[in-house]
Amino acid sequence: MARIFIISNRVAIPGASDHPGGLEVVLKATLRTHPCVWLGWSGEVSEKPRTRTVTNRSNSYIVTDLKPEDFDEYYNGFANRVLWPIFHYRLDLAEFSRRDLSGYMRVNEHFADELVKVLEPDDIVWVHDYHLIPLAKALRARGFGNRIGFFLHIPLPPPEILTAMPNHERLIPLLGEYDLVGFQTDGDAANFARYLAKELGAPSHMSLRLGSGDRAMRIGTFPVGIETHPFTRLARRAVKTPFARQVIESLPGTLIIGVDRLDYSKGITLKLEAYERFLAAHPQWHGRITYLQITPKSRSQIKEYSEMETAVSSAAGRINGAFSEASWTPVRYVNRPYSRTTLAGLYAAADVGLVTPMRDGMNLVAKEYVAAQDPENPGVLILSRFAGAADEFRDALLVNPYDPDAVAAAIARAVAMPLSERKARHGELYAALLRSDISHWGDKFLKALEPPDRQGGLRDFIPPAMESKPHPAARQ
Ligand code: GDG
Repeated sequence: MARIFIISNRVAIPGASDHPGGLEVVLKATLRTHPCVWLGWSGEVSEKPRTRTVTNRSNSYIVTDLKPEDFDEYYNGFANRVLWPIFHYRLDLAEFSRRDLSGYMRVNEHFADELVKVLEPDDIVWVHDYHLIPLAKALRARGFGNRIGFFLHIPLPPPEILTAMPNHERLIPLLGEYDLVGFQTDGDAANFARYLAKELGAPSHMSLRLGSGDRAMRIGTFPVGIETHPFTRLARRAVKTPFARQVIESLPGTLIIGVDRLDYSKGITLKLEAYERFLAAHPQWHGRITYLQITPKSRSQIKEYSEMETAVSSAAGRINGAFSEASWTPVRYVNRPYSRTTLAGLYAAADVGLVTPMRDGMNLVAKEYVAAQDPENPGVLILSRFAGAADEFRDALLVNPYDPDAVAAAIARAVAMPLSERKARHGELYAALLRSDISHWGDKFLKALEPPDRQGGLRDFIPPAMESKPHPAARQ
């Protein structure tokens, strides 16, 4: 029987320490309903890399180590210093080096070598995220002919930004080697179609399939969700645990919660500035409100991240310095991870979820916050219009995170919102959550990845430019 292979940079092996991050959360949920083999980096760096397999229930995990230069060039280098900032619209933070690009290509070749040792011809391969764009090409070069899908968890910027990436013409067209390329939002998918149109001369019509020879590539939108009902049940239980109770009792009055990996895309310092402006404009709330910001560290070896750590803690210190009383601390900034259960309990206890990334593929925290609310007395979600989740969550208080005064005004509106409006908004948000529940997500993607004759209704379109050289504009 055909097996499903999931490939991503990191693999969350059951029982190993938890790495908070949206991709792991999504893939762990997907594996609960789809038995898979999950292959990726072990998280170990070694001069003598090893590859090993762990089996757990109906899933297998194959993890491989990285050499120190691969870790520097592929992970810390090209993936985190070029693709991550540029895909989040931050050309100003990108640091390109040709050596890093070759390290990135080399690790993709290594993953392909490990994969072909175990792949059977009728297996299906589903590749995740920006670390592994060239993987389909590397697998095709090794003779693998079956279906390969790709899903991008982060945004894809418009071609006007993407084409500023040195060597984009070597990298982005490699997505054409996949049978299906999936995005979080229609906007991301449209950006990709526009890139193909501008750079490769393909028609910018997303409902058509693009491809060459006997293969064709499709583009689709598959917004990720969460395990809605299980998370709601977890939150009900979690809010009663002794630890959650102790935290909640130590935070009197109205509670605002923010949960973000320490990453510049999450807009944490701007969010603190917005809260500061709210406090300055609304002295009646002094002593009656707390903003709890939970921010586990991530990627601390990269300069921008360690600088941001300093910027966030000094913003929190500045606000506490300016507004605190002996009996009141307006910001509680916590720089470490909590268990999923504790997080669920804290979401449930919070009156406002403040989720204001400057750019985000989807943002699961927004979805978890909504799932955790008591429908009879729900809190209010304030959400950046630049999170993918904003497409589905039209009933959140949508804000522009670059405008701290507007975010401050949304905080004032949220804390004063009448129960009837909170319930009406929450009802719509919860219905949206169920529509994109993660239990359907894997099925939808894998169905779309099936060969065209089993999907029906799709017209083939074979643009000649997919096989030919890049469009002349690409070389200017
Ligand atoms: C990428 C994309 C896309 C956070 N702190 C703790 C903790 N978390 C969990 C949250 C949530 C996850 O991590 C974060 O997910 P997000 O979606 O918010 O963000 P990214 O990590 O940037 O995820 C994103 C996602 O992939 C999925 O496609 O939505 O746009 O950037 O589940 O709860 N978990 C625990 N302790 C913490 O302290 N246990």
